[in-house]
Amino acid sequence: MDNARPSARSLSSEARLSPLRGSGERVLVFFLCLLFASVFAVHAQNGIEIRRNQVGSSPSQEKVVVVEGINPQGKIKVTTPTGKTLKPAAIRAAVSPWSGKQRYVVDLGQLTATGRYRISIGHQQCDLLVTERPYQVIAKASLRLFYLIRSGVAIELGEEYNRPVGHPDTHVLVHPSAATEQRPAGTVISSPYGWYDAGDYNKYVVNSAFSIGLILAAYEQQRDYFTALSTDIPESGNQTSDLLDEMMFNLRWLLTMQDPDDGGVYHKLTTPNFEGFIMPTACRQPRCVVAKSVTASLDFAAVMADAARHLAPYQHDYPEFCYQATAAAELAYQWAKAHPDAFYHQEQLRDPAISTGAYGDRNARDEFFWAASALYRLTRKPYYLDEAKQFLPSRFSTPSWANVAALGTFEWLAEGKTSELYAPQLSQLLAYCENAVQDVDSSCFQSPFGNKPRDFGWGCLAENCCCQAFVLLLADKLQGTTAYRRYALQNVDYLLGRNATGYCYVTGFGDKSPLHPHHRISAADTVEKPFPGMLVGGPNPGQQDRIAGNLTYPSNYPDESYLDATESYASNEIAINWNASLVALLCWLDALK
Ligand code: 9MR
Repeated sequence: MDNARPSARSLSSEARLSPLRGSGERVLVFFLCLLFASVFAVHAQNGIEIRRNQVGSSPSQEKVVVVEGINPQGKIKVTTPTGKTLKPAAIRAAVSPWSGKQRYVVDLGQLTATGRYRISIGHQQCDLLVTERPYQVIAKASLRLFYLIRSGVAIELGEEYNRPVGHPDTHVLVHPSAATEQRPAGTVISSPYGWYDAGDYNKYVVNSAFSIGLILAAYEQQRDYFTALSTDIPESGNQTSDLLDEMMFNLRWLLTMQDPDDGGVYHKLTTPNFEGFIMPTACRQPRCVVAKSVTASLDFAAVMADAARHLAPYQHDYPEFCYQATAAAELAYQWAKAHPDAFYHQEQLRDPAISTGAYGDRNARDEFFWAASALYRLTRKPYYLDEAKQFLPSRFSTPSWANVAALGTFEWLAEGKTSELYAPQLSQLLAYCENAVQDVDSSCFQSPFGNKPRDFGWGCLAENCCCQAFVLLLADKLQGTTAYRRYALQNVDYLLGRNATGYCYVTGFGDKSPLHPHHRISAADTVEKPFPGMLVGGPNPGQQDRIAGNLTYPSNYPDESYLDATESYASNEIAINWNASLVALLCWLDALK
């Protein structure tokens, strides 16, 4: 992707080729410099930023922009698609708690007619699109991304992103940490397909299962929408929905990650070290499965149980799967019960040592809760209900790969009012929602997300911003209300540009979106643009990549600590769990129409 950056090298060589000789040229350059200086001065003096959702809003959605660098009172103008000029409905000031920047939250009023509105303050202007289904295209792209990152198959429907088969994973070694009598170290197993996890090429059970689990939770709430959604994938012609087909592509791989002899599930399939920024076909490191873990086994059990339930009507396309997945899920749960302390300790692995993503987690209560809940729903065995009750969460928190309790909560909420866990789980969820929207009216960007330092961190745009919005939509649906939708949409506005950096954080959308995500294929292929529809991790004041990558972040403020550079894995990587939350949120919104 280097060629997408303004190249300092080419500028300096041009300068060398055109030395200034005559005095006429000098005069010309002098005037040119003056011109540039004056243009630059207007810009610097201006310093005005209008931050807004760069993708679009629906007619009923509130229309808010945030202005920085000037008090827009009396200066901001809205021109409607038919050329009328309007004044905003209200303006309030807000100061960033971190940078002290003065901002103005401008309520543009009810712009319900569709079309392109022009917002201007002096010479500074931007457009706001109002359209009936603003998230239709981006929602589909967020799901289609999973096709583009399939491993072990040629990508043939990706247009400019087509590529030959990489990582067939038919020759995968059993690492000493995973060795058993039946499968000693060095045993070769086949473990093909599945999605690449993120910017890297490894396949991790915890994160894979979580991603599918979250998407299936959304599927269960918006089944008709997802059933009709076509993403133009090789399976589009079969009788199963494209969403379930895409999940199956990863589920088939997941099945191979279970040790058939004891039911335990390998934590991940990985190379010893991360590969360089090369295409899949150029990768040469050996691939291996490592230690079985309690968290991987439980996440596997949960997602297999869910998948067995949802795929039951589609056995024609996937014969045997439901039966296989049910047996695999129960076996994995038994293994976890017998090995409750089998946490993944990457630092203990030798021959070879492993340095790739750990997905380490030293608490499996939430995984037990999700798995037991999912298995109860599939099998109706009272044992799993008792198990779920033993691992009830004490409060609701948004779902993440490390804390999957919310996925258990979603199971009971989908199960319905007749289940005894429905009411207590709903009240936890509602308490969370009430709290989440508390600060919106004094916030800098008129959104529930982004007002506390802990909102920001590795993967925050997914785990905190998208998942929070998803939960708000769910709360509405369960209660038959629409009150929380407004807040969910505010997080979408934040994600798509109304924020402290002015980035629309989904690749390929908006007028300022990441061009250099930490994503190996996007960086190594010959296409200048990154894959479309990828959500980046986002502002992360932890800056864990700063020293190793020798990076200079533009800011240390929590909400501005973001760097659109390939090297920035802590703020600019992409990942399946993050895109899963984008799918869950945007598809839901598109389903509401
Ligand atoms: O999403 C993960 C984040 O919560 C952790 O803080 C981080 C460091 O352990 O790892 C993230 O997951 C990465 C994984 O380990 C390897 N593939 C890329 C993932 C996204 O950065």
